[in-house]
Amino acid sequence: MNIRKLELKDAQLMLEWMHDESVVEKLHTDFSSKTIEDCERFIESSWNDMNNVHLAIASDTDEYMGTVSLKHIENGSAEFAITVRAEAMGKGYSWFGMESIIEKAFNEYALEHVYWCVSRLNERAVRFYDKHNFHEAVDIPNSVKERYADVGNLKWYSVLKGDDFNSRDTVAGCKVIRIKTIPAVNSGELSFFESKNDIPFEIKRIYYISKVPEGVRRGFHAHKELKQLLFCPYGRIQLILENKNGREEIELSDPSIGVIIDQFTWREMLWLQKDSVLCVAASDYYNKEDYVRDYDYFVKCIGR
Ligand code: T46
Repeated sequence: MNIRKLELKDAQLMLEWMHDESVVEKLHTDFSSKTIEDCERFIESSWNDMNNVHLAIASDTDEYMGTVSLKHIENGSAEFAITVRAEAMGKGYSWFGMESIIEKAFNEYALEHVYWCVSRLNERAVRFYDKHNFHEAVDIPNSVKERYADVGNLKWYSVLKGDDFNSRDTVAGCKVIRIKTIPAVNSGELSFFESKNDIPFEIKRIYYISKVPEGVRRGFHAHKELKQLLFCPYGRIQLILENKNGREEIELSDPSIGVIIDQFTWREMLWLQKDSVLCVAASDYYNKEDYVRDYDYFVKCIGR
């Protein structure tokens, strides 16, 4: 997946979500009367707009999955907005789009502050922002709040340049750990963990996955008994986990971050960058009988 300039070919799928009640029911704006011409005009005007950035979130096959925006760019601040098609929900597109545009806001557009609001009745959105550790903002300027003067019951969020907005404690209830890491002056850092001392099981096997082209997905299975610590010592890999706690994703791009999967969990790994390496410390020897590769059976097992 990637974020890119909006293109005229995106208009049809943009119109699709605008008329999809399941997507728009809790949004502030009424899109019901929008036409394909409106979408095309919006896309064309996005190409030369200095105060607003609107980009497409696109799939690996370059299909439009939603729009992510930085609006009202002024005085080092911008308002974040995102809408994804129903088709894209629960597949990591929202988080990918959000994380990518916030990084762009701070690194490419040199902004200091990104804020947004959502109706408290939009439970899906509130859960999404809370789950990703964004905190409620109480210091939104009145000039910004005035834009929503006629909308009640809003929850405001904001993120400042330098905030560790990507830090998480869990992903689908699986623990995200900081692997002990010792930096050395001008010569990198060394990370380590010890069986049973730093991770909650004895390590019987280590394996790693390398030389994977960008955009390739692996995994698509759960383990019945096996416990594992997954980490990415080089590159960027999206890890998507699903279990009785729901379906969540996390980007592994920091050698000192690991995820412990010690419950019945479906996993998928998406290589966001060529040659990224996924390392795994496992609690047992390889046993093909421990794999559940049938997703329908997995879903039945977790009772969803
Ligand atoms: C997991 C994710 C994160 C072995 O013979 N020994 C081993 O220790 C492993 C891990 C695999 N294999 C064989 C089994 C297959 O013939 O290697 C082949 C590729 O394995 P698989 O298709 O399962 O690879 P991934 O990337 O889908 O999944 C792997 C692990 O298998 C799995 O336990 O949790 O990485």
